[in-house]
Amino acid sequence: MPALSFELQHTDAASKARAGKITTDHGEILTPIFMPVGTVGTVKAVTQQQLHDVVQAQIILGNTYHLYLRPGLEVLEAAGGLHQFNGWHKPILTDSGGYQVFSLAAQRKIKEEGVTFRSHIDGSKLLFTPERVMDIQRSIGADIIMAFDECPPYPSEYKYAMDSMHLTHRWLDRCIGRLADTQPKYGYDQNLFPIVQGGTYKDLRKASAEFISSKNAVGNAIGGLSVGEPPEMMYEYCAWSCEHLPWQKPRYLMGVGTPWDLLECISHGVDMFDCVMPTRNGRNAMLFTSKGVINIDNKKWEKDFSVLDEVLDNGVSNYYTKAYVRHLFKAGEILGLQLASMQNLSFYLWLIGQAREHIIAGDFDSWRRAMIPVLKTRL
Ligand code: PRF
Repeated sequence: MPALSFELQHTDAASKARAGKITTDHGEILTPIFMPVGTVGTVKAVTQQQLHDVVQAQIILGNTYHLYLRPGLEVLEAAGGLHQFNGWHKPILTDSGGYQVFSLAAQRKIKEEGVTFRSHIDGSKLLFTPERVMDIQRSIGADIIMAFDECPPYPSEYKYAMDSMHLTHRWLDRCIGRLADTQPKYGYDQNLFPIVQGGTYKDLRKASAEFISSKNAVGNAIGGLSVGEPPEMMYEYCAWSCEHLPWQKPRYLMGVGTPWDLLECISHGVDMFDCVMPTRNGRNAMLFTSKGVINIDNKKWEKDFSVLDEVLDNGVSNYYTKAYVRHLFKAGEILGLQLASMQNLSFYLWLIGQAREHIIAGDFDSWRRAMIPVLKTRL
């Protein structure tokens, strides 16, 4: 038995959507699932208890790049890994740093060996290689760990996307080799997900998905999308990537997206998502609700004493009023950021749970079509 298993429970007749169950050493994850982003080991402005009780998160994400810089491996190892350090005892996934190095670090140089860059915190010069990134993820101790990849920008020339994809594939083989030579540090298993790249070229995407599939990993990821291309293009390349990945393994679309992106990509066969949007946009006064999108800064809500979202039965969304949360934002109170983050994450988890229920009930595709215009409504 591999440490991580995936059971496909239901498949939709009218689309490629699936409902399933992932089992890890830290518990089960019902799919499709959204994973709140906890970059530095905290989902910003939300406690672990709130993630559990209010948001009902099943798995959270951390970032190798950030955790390596702060608090650093000495502290994480002394704590006994990230679960012990932050008190989240359900599954954790860590991204490999590939993407973060490309989006955050300065003076980045990509070579065969790895990537040299300067820390965005103190400017120190660092080198990430596939081997080093696997060692770091061993020290962090997430249940699901990501391969070290290069995410080419959009748009990229064909030659750049092709060379970059081949580099990502060679790095994948080095990641697999390093994991085979090392052991988990904390007594539970860790599972590598390789990442499909290939830019916005169908032949490259297909070649990448086939190469990645040949590694027979327990799950696979789709990278390099939602990096500036139009949404319709993202859906098309997501669908195309899914088609060339194994049906019976979980598929994770990295860094996506809006609520409607989630429903579209579930219909193409994606099982796992992560995105900073619910937390980041929440802290910028944008609330996602079951009736549409709210800018809580707007004067329109000054005397609106209806609750944030009566459909979400979590004690926050169906308790605090729009007028009160607007006041908190206007007054610069930190509770506003907390409530907005909880509203948005609860909504994402509710929406994806609804998607799962409709897949099981057999009416996912008609529900999705009806739901998307509601989700996009500006209230
Ligand atoms: N690779 C990795 N992490 C990512 C991405 C990627 O391509 C993306 C792209 N949407 C988000 N996060 N390793």
